[in-house]
Amino acid sequence: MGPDPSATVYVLGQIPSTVNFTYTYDPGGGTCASITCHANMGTSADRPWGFSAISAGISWNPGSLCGSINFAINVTSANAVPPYYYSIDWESDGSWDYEGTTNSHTHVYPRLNTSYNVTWTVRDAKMHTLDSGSKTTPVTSSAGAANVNPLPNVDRANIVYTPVYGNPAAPTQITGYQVTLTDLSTDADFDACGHSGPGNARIVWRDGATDILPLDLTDTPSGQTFSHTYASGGNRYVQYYVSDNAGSSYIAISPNILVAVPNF
Ligand SMILES: [Ca+2]
Ligand SMILES: [Ca+2]
Repeated sequence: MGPDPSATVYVLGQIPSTVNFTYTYDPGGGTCASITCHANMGTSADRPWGFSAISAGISWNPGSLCGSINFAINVTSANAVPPYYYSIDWESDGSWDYEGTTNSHTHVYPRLNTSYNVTWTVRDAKMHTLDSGSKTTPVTSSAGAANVNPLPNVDRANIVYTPVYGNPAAPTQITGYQVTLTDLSTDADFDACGHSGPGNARIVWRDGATDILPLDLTDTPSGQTFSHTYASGGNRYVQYYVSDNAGSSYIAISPNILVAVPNF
């Protein structure tokens, strides 16, 4: 038995009136279209009811793009009526990122090797039913290639020694030497998937001082300079290490750098 298209509607504070609409039978739930009284109520003139669930499943796998997944929602119900309308929230932050009729997507996440919960819904052309789900086993963005370690290098032929005159009472007296090293380190895969960002240089000056400083590693020598002032002359075998933007350990230059500070 379907609804009565000539029923009388009673609304509190209003005179009873006859409501007119068109009823369409559907096994998944009926639809009343062009409901006259809804026009003044700020609500849709069409109203489905009696939803029965359609079902759908999802499939996913790591994508070939950096940090990406391939994700698809697949309607499995025989009684679902296409086209289907999908909504996807890629990181379950409460904001839909995709709404439309495409079921298969490649999504690029901002971070590698990170797990995300995907929230999704699908409904069919009759607005029958939302099937929805949160993918409770998180998806993981693709891992990218294994890291290549950086190659530490310093221009040993171009170590600059600059005298320091630090005694105002004796302006010609040398009180130290500033030593400047030019970095020539490289990292062949500096811009590979997941490898963005600066590296670090760690310099043990062998007079008790150690510096850890950001280093702009690329596949060509950085040319960055690092300086240190020694308070006495003599040879130091400076230890020089470089770590890259993908979490390598500190890689040591070999042999150590001979810094020959003039005696003064
Ligand atoms: Ca979102
Ligand atoms: Ca690297």
